[in-house]
Amino acid sequence: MRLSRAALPTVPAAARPRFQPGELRTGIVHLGLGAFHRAHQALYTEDAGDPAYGVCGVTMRSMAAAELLSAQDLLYSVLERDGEHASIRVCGMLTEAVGPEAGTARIADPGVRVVTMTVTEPGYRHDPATGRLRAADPDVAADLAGGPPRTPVGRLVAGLRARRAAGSGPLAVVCCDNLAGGGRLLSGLVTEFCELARDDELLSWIHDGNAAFPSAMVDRIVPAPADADRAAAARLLGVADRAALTTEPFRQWVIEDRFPGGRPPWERAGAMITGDVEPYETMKLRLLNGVHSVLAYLGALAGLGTTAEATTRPELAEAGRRYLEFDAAPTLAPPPGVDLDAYRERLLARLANPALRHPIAQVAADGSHKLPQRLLPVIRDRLARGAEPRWAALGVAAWMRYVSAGRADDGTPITVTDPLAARLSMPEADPREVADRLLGLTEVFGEDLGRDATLRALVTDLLTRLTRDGALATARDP
Ligand code: CS2
Repeated sequence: MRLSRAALPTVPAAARPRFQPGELRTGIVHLGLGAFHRAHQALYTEDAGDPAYGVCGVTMRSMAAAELLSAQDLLYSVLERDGEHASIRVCGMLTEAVGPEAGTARIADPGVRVVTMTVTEPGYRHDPATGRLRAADPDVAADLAGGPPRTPVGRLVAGLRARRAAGSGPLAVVCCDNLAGGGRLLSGLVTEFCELARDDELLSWIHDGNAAFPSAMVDRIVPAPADADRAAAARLLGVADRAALTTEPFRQWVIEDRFPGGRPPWERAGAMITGDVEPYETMKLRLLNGVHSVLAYLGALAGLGTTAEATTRPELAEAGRRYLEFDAAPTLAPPPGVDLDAYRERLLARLANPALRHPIAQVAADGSHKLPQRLLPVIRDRLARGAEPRWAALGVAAWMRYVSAGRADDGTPITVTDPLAARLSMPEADPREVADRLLGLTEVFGEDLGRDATLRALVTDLLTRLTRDGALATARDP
């Protein structure tokens, strides 16, 4: 039997959704119906317990997730695992799962008060070094020219236009991707879009307080689901769930309190609502995401498959710890009440969780957009203080090796997923040339870092050793 409303009575009582069918109204439109949203914001919203905030999930690329979920009455399970601990629940917060066109139209609904977004870092089509909209991107240009929207920002703007036209009142749009100052970034992109499209009416509507763009720090490790996750869910639920997800017990959400149309009482579910998200965001991006990237590139070169495998290799774990302790932590002003040493230890334990099969390739993807959020601000801060960011530079050099060589240290081919992949690939180039060419990518390294002699020397030296000695030997003694 497959998971569905009709099958729920056979599911263990403690695992059933919090709401009865028909109890929910749609109050949130979520753009980007991936695993992360379903294992994070959707559960917080269910736990917040307000039936006015059912979620309309919108797929942005393919209809696969919407079809999969629709075939089981929009129900899916989330299994939390850590070592021996396993607890499963079925989430019933989705009220619809639709494609981009229907989803955009939904934003005009007066019952909708919040739009949330997880469309991946490159999805915003911005220049990662400056945060500006890439107006020359063919999809952005087509959206600006008024064609059927193709990009997430183009679709969001179409939804906001429809909302304004319908007079449906104010709302908040929350960027839930791993982007520093995500609210500011998204608001800037929407503003730029409207300016380029000469949509003064929408601009004034936004500036009159009808759309707010709060920032948020989101945290939960949610690996792309695999067969083993679906099999584990079926064992615990007693029914098959093709949309099953596995995640860790940990979750965190810190949200800036700017919701002109109202919001779910997420604090009831443990979210922190605050006036200033930035210290949390910076901490999480530089520590968790930063060390994730360092481990992913070194681990991939060493031929490892999951981040847990990388975290349990002593030389890689040590490199990660040193990155956290010597490079990232000194650049942070910890949020009130947070002990960075305790945060670091907990983080390393989370990454080593043997029950999560988090593919390294997932973390390693889109590095040209991730490094500018994670490692490069750390490097900038350390250099400005006259310090040598050796461990962060090791992460950057490992990224360079990963994207340029297209193979692991043992020769196994690596498929690089990145919007710049074609420009990053240079399997024949020697380490100095690779470092020079990649540091010259101003959209990644900015005007400053590409010209920094200390960084150039450090990265060139590390890349030379990664190429000659491999990732494990270099991590041991960078
Ligand atoms: C990861 C994140 O894929 C990645 O790049 O670093 O998705 C990470 O798992 C989450 O941000 C954890 O909150």
